[in-house]
Amino acid sequence: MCGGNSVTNDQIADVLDQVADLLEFEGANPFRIRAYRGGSRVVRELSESVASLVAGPDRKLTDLAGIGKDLSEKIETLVTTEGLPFLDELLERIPESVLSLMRIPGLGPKKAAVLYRELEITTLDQLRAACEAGKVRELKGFAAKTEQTILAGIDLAASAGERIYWAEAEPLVEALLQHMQNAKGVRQMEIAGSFRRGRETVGDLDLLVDAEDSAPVMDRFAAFEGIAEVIARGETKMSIRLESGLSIDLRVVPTESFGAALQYFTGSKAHNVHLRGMARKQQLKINEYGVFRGEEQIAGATEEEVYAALDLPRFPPELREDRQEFAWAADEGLPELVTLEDIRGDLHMHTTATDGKNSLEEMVEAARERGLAYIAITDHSQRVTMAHGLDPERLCAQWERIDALNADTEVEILKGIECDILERGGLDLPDDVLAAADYVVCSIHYGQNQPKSQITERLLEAIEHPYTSAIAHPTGRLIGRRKPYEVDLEAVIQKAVAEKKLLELNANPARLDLDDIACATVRQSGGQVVISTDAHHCGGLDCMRYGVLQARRAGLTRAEVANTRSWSQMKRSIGRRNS
Ligand code: DGT
Ligand code: CA
Ligand code: CA
Ligand code: ZN
Repeated sequence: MCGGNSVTNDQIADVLDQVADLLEFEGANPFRIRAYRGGSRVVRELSESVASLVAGPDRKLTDLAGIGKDLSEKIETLVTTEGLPFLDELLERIPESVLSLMRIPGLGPKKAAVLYRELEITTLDQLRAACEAGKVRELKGFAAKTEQTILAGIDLAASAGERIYWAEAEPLVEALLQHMQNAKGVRQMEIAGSFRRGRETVGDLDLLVDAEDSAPVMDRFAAFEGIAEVIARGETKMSIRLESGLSIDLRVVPTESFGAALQYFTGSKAHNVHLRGMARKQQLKINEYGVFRGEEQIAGATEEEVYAALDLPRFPPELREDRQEFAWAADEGLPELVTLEDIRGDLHMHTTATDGKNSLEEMVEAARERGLAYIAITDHSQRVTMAHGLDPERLCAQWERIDALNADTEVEILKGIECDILERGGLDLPDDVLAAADYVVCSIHYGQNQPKSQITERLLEAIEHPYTSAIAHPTGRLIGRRKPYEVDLEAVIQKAVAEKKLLELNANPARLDLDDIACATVRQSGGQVVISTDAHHCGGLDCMRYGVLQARRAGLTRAEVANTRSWSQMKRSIGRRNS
């Protein structure tokens, strides 16, 4: 296995992005800048590890589309030396504080360079002062309006967070659609953008309305609850910002362009760029108004007809990231994505025995209400002292109650445990106890700062353990709050496939762990995930749909999601030794 502390794809991509920003700040050749940005994207979305690709004998980096000679040399240096002298040189020439300027929306490296050269601005505070003094508008390429944009950008940057979880956006979207329903002359309406694609976080919302007259639609939009300001209002476009900091873009479009606009504003940008390229090859033009042959519009009213005009299927929005969808369409066809209705059981949840808020009986009833055929009760094990984790005695007492409950309930209740993987390695409960469980999900809560090799080893060992069924939240990340621990995920996935153990797709919106890219790797490796809610109260069981959404983004079908099967089928597919 390719162990060691090798550089991850994300780390490589971050370095390439940084180089691109710095080159742009220095006014380098635009082609060179674009090459770095393109390369970063390729690396970030690759499902295999670039480090092991470099280390292996069979293939070269330049085999990857979008990686040229210069870039491949830089990446090799990065992988083999874990540093990049070229980046260090750039950083030496550019003051640290300037980097934060570049990240302000509406600024970017090029404008940051002008501010730095002309006004010697290096901090956000200096920038705010210069804007307020009206000095910025006097610079070439800046206007009074740019000053306003920058000031708003500084505020926004300060209000932090920035992206919100998909699950946080969901109720807002419902309220917005409800509110807009009553606007005069609305014929159709959709939320496009990252929300429609089901991304784990959402930067802003993009609302599309089909209406004859835009004015009443915009007036209604301006009356949405919680608006802090109207950022801009034009003929057909309008943007607002909510008090929470989130902004919403509105477009009003005619019926004959609604499908084209929906396609365009759903994105992703990368998917659209690819699509435009394909259109060009067929002598067609595609934009947010329609598909055109010369002057003639040949499609635009629906998404189906837009894609059909290019001889393509209507891609489910979750797949529109320019990853594999076009290859699938050209080749074996799109996968039939898993749906919420396919899910039959939930195999990770807590009760008041540890840190859950509802009793065993209440969780069972909640599962019954949601139509689940089986659930596993997986409270924490003893090591998790903060959650009052179960020792063998308390666990056995819980299992006796489960046996009694199982006698007269529709939902099959499995005797499970979320067993901690100890800091020194090994599981938190003795083998004879684990042997008596129906389902054992192992997880790391302690020692998350250990070196990569140690964490990986702990996980591999846990996967090999004969009584393990699954690994919970395999990377430990909390979106926007805690980075994943250092782990050789590829090795973990390969081991899980070899041992026929499940890897969890934890459906909690703050976790969604494994992420979409890792889930796609599981699929390609011939493995299975189990989508679980990790519910800590009855309502937590409703998180299943967020996990399903993430699985769909990974292109997973029923076949790769273990809990789409009955428990007896599922049990047989897991390589767990039965007692
Ligand atoms: P977000 O808001 O950061 O979570 O992500 P999106 O994907 O919603 O991005 P957003 O709101 O900037 O734009 C919505 C969609 O509009 C985007 O997914 C694709 C399309 N779009 C926006 N700008 C461009 C562009 O410059 N070129 C192309 N081809 N499409 C664009
Ligand atoms: Ca958006
Ligand atoms: Ca937007
Ligand atoms: Zn848990």
